[in-house]
Amino acid sequence: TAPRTVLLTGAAGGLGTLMRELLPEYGYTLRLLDVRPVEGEPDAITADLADRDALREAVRGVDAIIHLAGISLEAPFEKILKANIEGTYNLYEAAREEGVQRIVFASSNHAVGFTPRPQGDDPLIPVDTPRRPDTFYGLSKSFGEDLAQFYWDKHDLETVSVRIGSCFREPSSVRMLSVWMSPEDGARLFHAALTAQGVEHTVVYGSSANTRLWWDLTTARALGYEPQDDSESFAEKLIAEQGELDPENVAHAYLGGPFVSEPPIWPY
Ligand code: NAI
Ligand code: 15L
Repeated sequence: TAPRTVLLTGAAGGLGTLMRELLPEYGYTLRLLDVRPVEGEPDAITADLADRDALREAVRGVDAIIHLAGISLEAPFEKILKANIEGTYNLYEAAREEGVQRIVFASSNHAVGFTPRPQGDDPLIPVDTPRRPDTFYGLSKSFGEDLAQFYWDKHDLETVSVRIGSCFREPSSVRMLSVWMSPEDGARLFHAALTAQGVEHTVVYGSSANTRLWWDLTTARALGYEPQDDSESFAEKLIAEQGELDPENVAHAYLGGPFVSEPPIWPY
């Protein structure tokens, strides 16, 4: 049966806020969790991913989990270790103990961020390209994908790892024309990831059907995902403001964009 009650971790964040708006249309009842209070949601669970008892209670009785909580940009290793590596482990353990069947894990393009971006007629990047994290942050997403595979192989806990590109209302850089996922397509993809049969551990890229796409959406489409949006309508304006990507600029040369630079260049 299709999942109805879904725990959304990271519900106070940017993507969590978008998904709180969009996922109920698909018929889900969301249980919300974040370390920060979720504005306008007095029933949300305020808990840290370090709190194993709280996680155990939070996952009890849900049909699935969408795991967005964590540090979403580069940070000192100790912080990434706590929130993203130990935190994701704690959540998987809680899910295993409570018999939750499926997790949708917010991985990131930064797990493969040091992959050169396709240029000209180069083929799209497949999901089985070797992982090449571009940051401690990307390294934590790479760990999360391995953790997901391990929990499938050992404990029959299914995961769809979504290597999200850039999911914001609008793309804000020329790079994002290639990796942008509209929030509506994000909800479509999460819905597909929650409902597809027999996913075991599936890795997909998360983006819209962008004209300038860099990666292969075959495994996402195999879940039943049919992206409806394309960043191209933003191209003229962004290119007029920022110019085309420059192959000589290191922050333009890899999938991970500015995350590959040391230190990462903000903002982008
Ligand atoms: P965000 O930083 O806006 O939200 C993350 C949320 O997680 C925050 O509300 C924060 O309070 C919460 N959080 C952090 N540490 C926590 C902890 N220890 N315990 C409980 N909650 C904690 O990030 P955003 O953009 O909403 O991203 C959500 C997820 O998707 C993240 O895992 C991020 O890495 C991933 N992602 C997002 C992309 C995007 O374009 N928005 C792209 C690729 C991946
Ligand atoms: C990510 O993983 C970040 O969480 C998000 O804030 C964006 O920076 C995105 O990648 C991106 O690559 O644009």
